Amino acid sequence: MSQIAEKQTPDAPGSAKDPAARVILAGLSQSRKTLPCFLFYDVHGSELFEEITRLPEYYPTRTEAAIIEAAAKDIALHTPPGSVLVEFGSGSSRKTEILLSALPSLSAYVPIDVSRSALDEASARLAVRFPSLRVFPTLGDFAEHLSLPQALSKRPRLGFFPGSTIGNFAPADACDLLSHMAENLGPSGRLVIGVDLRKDLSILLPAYNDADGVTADFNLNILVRLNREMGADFNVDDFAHRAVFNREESRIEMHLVSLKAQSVELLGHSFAFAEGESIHTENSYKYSIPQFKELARRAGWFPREVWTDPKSLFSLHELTI
Ligand code: AVJ
Repeated sequence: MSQIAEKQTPDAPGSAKDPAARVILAGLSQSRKTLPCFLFYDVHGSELFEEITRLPEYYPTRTEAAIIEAAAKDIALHTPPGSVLVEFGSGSSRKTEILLSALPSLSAYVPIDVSRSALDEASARLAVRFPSLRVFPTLGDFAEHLSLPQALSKRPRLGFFPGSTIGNFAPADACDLLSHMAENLGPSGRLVIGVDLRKDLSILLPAYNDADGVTADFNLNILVRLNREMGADFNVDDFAHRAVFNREESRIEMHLVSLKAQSVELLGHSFAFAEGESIHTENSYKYSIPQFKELARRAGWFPREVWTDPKSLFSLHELTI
């Protein structure tokens, strides 16, 4: 197993000089308070997210896994031997294993993630299951660090961006991100990307409001993290998880709602909350298949294939340059 290439230290937002700290302070200073959703993924948060992916209400993970399973052969047919697989926001790399078993002739796998623990665990597991695969775990924010190790720079690249993580970005930012990926994956680059679809609220809302409250814990864990890593004094019991669908924007929004008027200290700043005021912690945009293809085209990609499940809950797109 190879060493983790460290491009930044997202596991420890500690001081006011830290870029993460600046983003946090700026977000809490807005009239509509926000926190960046990359904060979810500390060690505990990454575990909670894994738990979410196994919830009966959370359809995306298992639906996408089944789609990848069915599409893997086709994807492999389009992939030249010696290609490098680059995964943006690799997390546990579970879904990647499905692709990896269909792609025996890869020269390397480059997982990029903000969670060191997730990268460590995934690399250790992959080393056992795919002993001849070269793995280059890369710690960092995939939106900023899209460059490859020098030794791999001449190989054809296949980007893999599953999980509908693209849904965390507003369409204009998603477009920018997709064009950056196009640049970084090079002239023969391809991208396989998972995109959650618009659907009935009776399915969508429970996926973000599960009965066991795992998503609530996942959301509230941001405050626990800020208390521990930045010396904030959030009283976590005075905030509640809320997830709603914003129809105009076609997105699920997650919020942390202040249950009373209160103020919170963080890095020498004081933030006042009215009762019912919220911190907007995440957006999860939902697309139709034509809408997403249009976005991809605007970013300079050509939609080549799209796969979905029998209930049209989720889509997997293959894009070429
Ligand atoms: C990993 C961003 C795709 O939006 O569904 C799950 C994160 N948030 N439950 C999503 C998430 C609440 C997830 N993404």
